[in-house]
Amino acid sequence: MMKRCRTCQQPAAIILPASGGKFCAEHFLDFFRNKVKRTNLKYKLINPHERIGVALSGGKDSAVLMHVLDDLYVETLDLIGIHVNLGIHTTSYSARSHQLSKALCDKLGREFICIDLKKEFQMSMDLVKERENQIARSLCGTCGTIKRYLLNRYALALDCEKLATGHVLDDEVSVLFMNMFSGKINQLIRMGPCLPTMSEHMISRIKPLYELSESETTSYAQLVGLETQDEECPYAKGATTLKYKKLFSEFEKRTPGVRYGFIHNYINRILPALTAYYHRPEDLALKTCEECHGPTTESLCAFCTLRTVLTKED
Ligand code: Q46
Ligand code: ZN
Ligand code: ZN
Repeated sequence: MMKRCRTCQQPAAIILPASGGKFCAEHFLDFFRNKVKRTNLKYKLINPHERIGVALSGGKDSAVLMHVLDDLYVETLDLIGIHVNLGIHTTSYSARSHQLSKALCDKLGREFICIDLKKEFQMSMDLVKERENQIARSLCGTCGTIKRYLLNRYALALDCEKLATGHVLDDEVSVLFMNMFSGKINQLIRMGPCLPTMSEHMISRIKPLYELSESETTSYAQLVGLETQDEECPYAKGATTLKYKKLFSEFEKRTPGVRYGFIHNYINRILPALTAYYHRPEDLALKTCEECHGPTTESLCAFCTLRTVLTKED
């Protein structure tokens, strides 16, 4: 029997795996936009007339984030795309990511800024790969540190009130599980759709796609015709989060809705209990990095520590 859109009864183009909801293209886009709006209202992520930095990687999720925020808040939000060129030149990955991020902002008429890791800091992910054995972290863990640091620093310098990232349900679930698995209480306390600022050197971070899945962002990107990165990052292989993502997508196939339930229960039940039990202001008190004056828990921040390793002569 032909599947029909639940709103207009036209033939369905999209069937949501978790809820079984069926939509034609037009009503799927309505569903998607409404979900972003509801997430923003529920978690108070965005206020009218804010200037918001949108972290753009060139990939699908961040492009969808920029597109949907532009569409929903065309008159009321000042959006600026911020892209970090990670210096991955063993393939065309970084060049293409940069080009796609810029093209999207140009098309939407939004401001765009690129932070070039190599030109501005004499660092690159290719160099991290070369010196992998001197850095006691995974490639993706190191890359995450670099991106968090630079996005925070530049979004503040660009007078943004908030930084929006394209994390989706699949990312949140895998990171949440990974942090639980390795007992990282400090990271667990700081999870959720918004991470308020804790110092004047730290921007508030928000995740407007928090309750949408990767398959939903894929459908959105296809329906609105977004061109996004199709090349895989050469350093992604073996990343732990990818393993957990795969595990949970298998789980989701057998038990539709399990990922949303996991996140929902964590945010509403476990996180408040964990915060009440573990929250000690002295644990969250931040120092100032001796090198860059950014926020840190040690005398040097993680970025400056890494930079010392990467820029020292052999
Ligand atoms: S760019 Fe960086 Fe990703 Fe490449 S090294 Fe890993 S984290 S996979 S989004
Ligand atoms: Zn319809
Ligand atoms: Zn520093």
